[in-house]
Amino acid sequence: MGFMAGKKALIVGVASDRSIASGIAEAFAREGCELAFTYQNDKLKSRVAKLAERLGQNTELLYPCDVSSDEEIDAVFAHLSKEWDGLDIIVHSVGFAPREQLAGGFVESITREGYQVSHDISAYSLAALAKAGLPMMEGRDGAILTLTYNAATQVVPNYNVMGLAKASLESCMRFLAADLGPKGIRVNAISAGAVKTLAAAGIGGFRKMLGYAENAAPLKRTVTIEEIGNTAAFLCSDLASGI
Ligand code: NAD
Ligand code: 0WE
Repeated sequence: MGFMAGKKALIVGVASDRSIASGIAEAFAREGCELAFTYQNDKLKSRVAKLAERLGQNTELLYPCDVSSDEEIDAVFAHLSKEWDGLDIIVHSVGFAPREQLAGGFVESITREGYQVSHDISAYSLAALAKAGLPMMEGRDGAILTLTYNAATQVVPNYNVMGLAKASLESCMRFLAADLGPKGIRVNAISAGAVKTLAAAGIGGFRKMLGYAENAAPLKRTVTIEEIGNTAAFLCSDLASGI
């Protein structure tokens, strides 16, 4: 029996088989966790459906959710509460800034709109999901997990406004943890090193950055989505009940 047997998780942020959320879903399923998924838009629905099928999950539990829409977020939990009597885990693996924000100097690239969009999609969405999901999660010793990046606290060239959004996300994690801890819900973030996913594709100089990360890391390599998945499974399971 897996160490997540009997748990139910909602996974937000699968866009491809290389998504960090896919590695997390894979580890959760292996450990006996039941999964529901959201997808950002119709273009991505079939990919998420394929993953759910491959992992032996109920392919009915797939819901559209652009996290910039409160209506879509509310609809996810309205539908899910008809299928499940409760929810143990929410995985938030979402980040976005308009592409032009992620190139060039910070001052040169920053705009009010770029700031607003990146913070809305990458940081506020964690609070929004926690708020909307709370009624289903209460009374079950649950866990909420998000994905962050080191540029929240140290300057990384070209990451620009996403660094500010990750700093906000990390603070959001701490405020959620303080607020929901007394209700038995733990809130954590994994600060993953650079991984080649869709969100990294096409970012100028990303290959060079992977090389830099490999060289700087104690293991002399970057991590895989499978390794991030295993860390996530631990953090969202009762094995991490004190974290
Ligand atoms: P990815 O492109 O596979 O995943 C990003 C996800 O965000 C996609 O599923 C996309 O659909 C979703 N998304 C974007 N805008 C959305 C919106 N408006 N509504 C709903 N969903 C939306 O890339 P990934 O690397 O797996 O990224 C997942 C998380 O991991 C992000 O928070 C990212 O910042 C973080 N992260 C990535 C790396 C890396 O090097 N790849 C490193 C550390 C942290
Ligand atoms: O969080 C990320 C990627 C976030 C991301 C990626 C994109 C690409 C497509 C956010 N928004 C967008 N918008 C798009 O239009 N990472 C941690 C990976 C990443 O992205 C970088 C990095 C690293 C590492 C961008 C610049 C510098 C380093």
